[in-house]
Amino acid sequence: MRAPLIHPRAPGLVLAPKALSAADRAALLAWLAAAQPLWEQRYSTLRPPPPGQVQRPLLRPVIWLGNWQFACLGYYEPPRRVLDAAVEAEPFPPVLAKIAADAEARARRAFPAAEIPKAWRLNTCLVNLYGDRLDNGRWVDAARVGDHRDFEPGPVASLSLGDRALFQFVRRGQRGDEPPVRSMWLEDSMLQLFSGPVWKDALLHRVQRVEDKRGELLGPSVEGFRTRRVNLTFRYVPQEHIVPFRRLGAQAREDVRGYVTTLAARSEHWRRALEG
Ligand SMILES: O=C(O)CCC(=O)C(=O)O
Repeated sequence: MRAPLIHPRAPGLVLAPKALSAADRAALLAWLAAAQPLWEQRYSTLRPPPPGQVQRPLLRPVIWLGNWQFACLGYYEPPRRVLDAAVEAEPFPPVLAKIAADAEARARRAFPAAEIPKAWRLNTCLVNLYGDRLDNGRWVDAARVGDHRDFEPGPVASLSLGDRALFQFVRRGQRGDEPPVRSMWLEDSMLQLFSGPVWKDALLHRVQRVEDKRGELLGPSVEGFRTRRVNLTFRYVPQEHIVPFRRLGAQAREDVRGYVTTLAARSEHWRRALEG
């Protein structure tokens, strides 16, 4: 039986072009230039590659604030995975706290209160760097993300910087020849908010490609990678599910100790987490 049709203008999706002032954009880029991303591996001892798969790096370097969801521990996915998934991370710098507060206010205006959990705050930020990676002396375009959904409860806010991205909502298990439910170009300084049973829960989303037109190199320098787009998604993880590094299960702690050691080399928060 076919799934019911979803109207491409169903409520629950808001696009705000030019949501970032020039001053906030400059402050955000300055913070980003000095931030420390990790280029994580997908699997770990705790979560080894499934049959037929091998260990591999993610397509892109990332930074998490509020809590770090290490790919190799499995991303936060209530109710199935809430333990040992969201590791207490650095707080938002002032410019991100301001952007998150603005996004929260927009979400509360745009979406029904019933879709917003009681203690909902945008307390988590995933910064994705999109661009090209150096592969055997050749630059290879790695600027895309496959179909997935964000499991954190409540609305999600997503801010784009740099070259524009072709972003699509698709049905779960959609056939290759079926058109996406909705396609849109996410432009520099655009804020996208989505919420509720259609856009957040029923549909998956993906980034099909990122243009290469602006010639603006963004973000911190990462060996073997050049960034032409940055996306920041703000999400909510209930405080009781955010675990300090020292309280992670023993194997999970060992699996991410190397990452935390790398972060600790330049971060007071992570240095204390490691020593604690
Ligand atoms: O880059 C984007 O616009 C989307 C990022 C995304 O899907 C995610 O962080 O879950």
